[in-house]
Amino acid sequence: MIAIVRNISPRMAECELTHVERQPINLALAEKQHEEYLDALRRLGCEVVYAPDLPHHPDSVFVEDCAVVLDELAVIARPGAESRREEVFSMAEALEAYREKVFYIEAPGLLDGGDVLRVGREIWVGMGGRTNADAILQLQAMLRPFGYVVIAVPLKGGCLHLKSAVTQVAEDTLLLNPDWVDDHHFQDFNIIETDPDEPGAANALLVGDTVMFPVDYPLTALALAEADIELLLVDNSEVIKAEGGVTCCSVIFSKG
Ligand code: CIR
Repeated sequence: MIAIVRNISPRMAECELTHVERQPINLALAEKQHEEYLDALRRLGCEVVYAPDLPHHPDSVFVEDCAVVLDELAVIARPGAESRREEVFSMAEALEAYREKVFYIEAPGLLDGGDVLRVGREIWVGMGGRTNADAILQLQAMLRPFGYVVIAVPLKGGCLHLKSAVTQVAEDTLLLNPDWVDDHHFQDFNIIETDPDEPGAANALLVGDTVMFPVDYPLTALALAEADIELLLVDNSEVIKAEGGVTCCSVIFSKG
């Protein structure tokens, strides 16, 4: 597996924030935590590949929002936050080495990769503040010929991205915050709910059979452990202050 990542911008503290209040970000700690995150990816079998640094883009470490990579193709996103639109071009260059077919979401479409959850041939796309219906129609038209089904899912208030609200934690199991997305969209799955005191805890990163998960959400970690889910815990406090999670700092795909 390849994991495309990027170094943290020295301007990370100026990141976009939508639903959380700004708190000071400790840049040195953020960099240390990012190194540990990359080590964790390597331990889980990923080859870590760096996209070029974008020091002037505060949110550029959140590479997940720039692209969706499937076995057959890559889709370059068009981020909903205007300050982030330029981030995608260097991701496109990085991905061209791995996928022959590279499609682009075009204006007026807006899509953040954090709104895209894929399990098998089904792709759920969150409609909140970052992704619009036009992009979802573009995605449907791009992916239908490859046998994917694209399903639009409305997000509830307070939720930045679909994957802030729901992620896969085992082959047939999702971790979900019911205050941020309705579980009826995911009827074929077992659902583990986040602890009500940890609304941000639904963002988990499944790599192989292991879930990378923030130590910052101990109650939800306990619920996952009780469900026999193998966890690799990482400290993610500084990314969380930037309204990010464990999925958003990498784009992981099979080399092909
Ligand atoms: C933003 O608001 O765009 C960034 N501060 C956080 C993006 C996190 N991305 C993600 O969860 N996929």
